[in-house]
Amino acid sequence: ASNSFLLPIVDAVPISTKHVKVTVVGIGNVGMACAQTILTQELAEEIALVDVEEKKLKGEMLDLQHAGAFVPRTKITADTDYAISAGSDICIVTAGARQREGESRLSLLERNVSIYKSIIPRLVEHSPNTILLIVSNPVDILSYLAWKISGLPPNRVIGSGTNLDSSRFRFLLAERLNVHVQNVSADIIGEHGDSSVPMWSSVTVGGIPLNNFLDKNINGFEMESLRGIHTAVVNGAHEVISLKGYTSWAIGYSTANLTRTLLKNQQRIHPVSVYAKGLHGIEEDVFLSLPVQLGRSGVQGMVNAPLAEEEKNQLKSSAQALWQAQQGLSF
Ligand code: 6V0
Repeated sequence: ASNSFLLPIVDAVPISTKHVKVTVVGIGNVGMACAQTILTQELAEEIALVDVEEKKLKGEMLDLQHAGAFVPRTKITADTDYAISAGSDICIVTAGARQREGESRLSLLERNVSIYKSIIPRLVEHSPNTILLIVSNPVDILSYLAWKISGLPPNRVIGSGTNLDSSRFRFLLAERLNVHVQNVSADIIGEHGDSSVPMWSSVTVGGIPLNNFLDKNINGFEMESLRGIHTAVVNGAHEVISLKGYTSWAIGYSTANLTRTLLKNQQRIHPVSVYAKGLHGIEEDVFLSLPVQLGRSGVQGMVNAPLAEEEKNQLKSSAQALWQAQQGLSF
């Protein structure tokens, strides 16, 4: 009609284009850091937010929408009803209960199990082809649980795992050696938490294996003090929480980093939490972080990493610790 802002083009034939959609469940500090990082990095045409807090959902949605003039064009939607998540390519789950004062880790886990039982089936119902990216803690156990509850193939359930721990590790090594963090290649695998395993045998700086520097007694490369860097990584989250009350930016960027690799089919290798039974001598039915190749269909390949004997043993202990913690969970 002549009073429309845009006039129709005669005989236009639309072509179908892919509408990339990401859902974030749980809009606390972590969920919103994930959503805003994904938004500013232009990774999706639509970001849907889901939570149980109706008012907060609307507030966060409006606040992001009001940034529309400054960010890539992205539809922002929000609802307590999972229908809003329909057709998502990736669903990121950050929902979780907060630890009550004096509450045990196991009791927190049980509460998160019941939250996951209500979330996961509804996500899969509305997005049967989705990839689930699990962030809530304990992330390895909740990834296992999400896999079990969802009925999805294991390559489409991924926990953010030690992708974040590895970034902390690289940052601290780079600080120590006064080099750019991207010159340091260093991964942490295993549990995201106390029993995580630094892969010292494959650390490189400027492309040169760490062992070469150790053999030559180069300053800054003393193994004893390097081990302290892993301890600092393990304590990293506690330190940030004790200072600002929660962690958000680093996990937000880590999640956006994984989302980019998955959605853009980059085939990049990341240490993330995956179904690990049968790999590196792990016999338990657990999820833990290993270096894997990610792409548009999720986990596309497992890196056949040659681990040092000590690393293999630590990884097995990590698997046993997770298996122990999983015992007694009802789902
Ligand atoms: P938060 O700020 O308390 O937010 C949690 C959100 O979950 C709140 O908005 C709740 O309303 C929501 N929620 C609770 N129950 C449900 C439900 N049934 N359905 C939908 N939403 C619900 O916590 P924060 O954002 O700080 O942390 C979220 C989770 O991320 C926690 O489990 C953290 O431990 C975990 N993290 C994981 C990291 C990782 O590396 N994997 C890193 C940092 C935090």
